[in-house]
Amino acid sequence: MPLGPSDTTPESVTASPVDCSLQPGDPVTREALIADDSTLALVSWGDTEWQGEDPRQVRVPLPALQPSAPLEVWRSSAPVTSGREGGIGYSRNAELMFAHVTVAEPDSGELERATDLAYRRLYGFLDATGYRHPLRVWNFFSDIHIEREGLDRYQAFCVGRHRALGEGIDSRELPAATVIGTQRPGLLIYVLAARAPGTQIENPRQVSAFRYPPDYGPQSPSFSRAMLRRWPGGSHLYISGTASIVGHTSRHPSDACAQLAEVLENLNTLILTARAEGGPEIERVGELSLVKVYLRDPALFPVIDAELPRLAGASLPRLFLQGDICRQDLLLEIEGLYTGPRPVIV
Ligand code: 3EB
Repeated sequence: MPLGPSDTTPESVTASPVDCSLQPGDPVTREALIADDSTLALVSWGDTEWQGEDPRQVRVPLPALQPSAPLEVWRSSAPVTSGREGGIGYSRNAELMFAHVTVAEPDSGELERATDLAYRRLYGFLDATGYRHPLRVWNFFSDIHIEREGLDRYQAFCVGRHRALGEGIDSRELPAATVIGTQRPGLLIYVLAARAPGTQIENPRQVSAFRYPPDYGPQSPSFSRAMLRRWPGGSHLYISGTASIVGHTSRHPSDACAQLAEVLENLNTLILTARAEGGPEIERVGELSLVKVYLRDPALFPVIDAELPRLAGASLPRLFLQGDICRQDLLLEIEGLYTGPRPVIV
């Protein structure tokens, strides 16, 4: 299996506490990663086989569109401690906590309450353990466009999340985030949180989501476009799910290729904005550690699978997943992260 930078860096003040990569999803690799006590988290995809036994494992109920879907692997520079507590699975090292929670939804009209509950549990756990600064949060729930009493479920989610975070939260503390609609009931949230805060990065091409006008729902979405964290070993950049939105308006409603180009423009802008604030010494999407591409319609896979490497570079590690994007007119969304230079494969 390819080695990440932490395998060759001895434990020292120059190390980054974690790196993230895509690794082959075959059972042999998976077992080896589970047996390795420096594996902080192992995220896999698909409609089968819900949660694994090991608290470091998360199963996201979205179909992968690639023939053999890789695993998202978070590797710690030191052995991790893991466990379960009050419905939360977690693992941590000295700097970072990975945690996840799944909340059943007995009634689909109760997503606001389920979200509020899940966030209070998660943030309560992070506060109690001293990892008070969520850098990156992923959220998954079903029927994202279903409406009830004038609100769709994404809007209800935003209300519940905001209520749990509290009126007093400083918008600069909001984590980078992804929200994607699944085909399976239940709300799943996983988070990477740190003991010390990161730096918010917003996109000058986009209105900050937490300042969206009320056209998109009664509660603006509580997330940052990206979070930057400087570690002794180098800067990490955690980029939110990024769509074809300029200002606060969706662009290129039924044109997936034009949406892709707009998304890449947004991602490149975020990378350059972060760099100007002490972020990673990279200039474009193709240099990220990995991207995850969410497609509303699996029929779009062949064209986006061909276009992305053409526009961003063939060596960019990428994972394609099928999922619903928050707004009906958005066909795709891309998130990315940078945790250090990719190992050179010879
Ligand atoms: C957008 O930019 C697209 O509510 O946490 C992307 C990433 C989106 C995160 C969230 C929403 C969220 O508004 C939707």
